[in-house]
Amino acid sequence: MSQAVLILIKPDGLKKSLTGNILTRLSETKLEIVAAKMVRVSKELAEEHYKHLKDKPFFGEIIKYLQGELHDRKKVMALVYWGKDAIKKCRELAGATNPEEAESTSIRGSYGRITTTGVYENVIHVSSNEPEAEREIKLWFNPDEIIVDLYATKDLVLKEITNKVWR
Ligand code: IDP
Ligand code: MG
Repeated sequence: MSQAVLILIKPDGLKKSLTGNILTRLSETKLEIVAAKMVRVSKELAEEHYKHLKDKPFFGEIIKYLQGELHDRKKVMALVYWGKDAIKKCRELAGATNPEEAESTSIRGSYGRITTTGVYENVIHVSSNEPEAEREIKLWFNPDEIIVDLYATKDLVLKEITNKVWR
């Protein structure tokens, strides 16, 4: 069954110039990229993204990590991949959460590490199941940034909203 999955190339992946390698690995899946952008991650976005982990002792550190504060790279690359068994295929390629336990040929096994403060720096995020993927994709993308219709939308007419446009 076709499904969508959110992928984030985290700040360590960008700092280590791994974007090309990671996208090449993900292309093995033959899935389609249906959205992609660079994002400057606010504290609010990071906390919402990881809200299921807010009681964990490492919560504060992973919020700083996703915001790029540990790598002096205040950005992540966000992508949506679409196709058959997208979540399973991408999570398999990513490998286990703990990069030391991840299979050595997986993305996290190849490029991840554990810092001295105990953060699992594992270079990419992959949604873990379909409800999480939907929640995360709606958090990171607006409907018009995705080239296929993934989820139901509605029209919202906004008045007196200031938008930045090219001049
Ligand atoms: P996932 O990214 O494999 O889905 P989650 O449990 O959702 O794993 O955790 C989110 C992120 O938090 C991980 O990717 C990793 O960077 C970090 N993390 C998870 N568990 C630990 C831990 O036990 N110690 C340190 N960092 C962790
Ligand atoms: Mg997760």
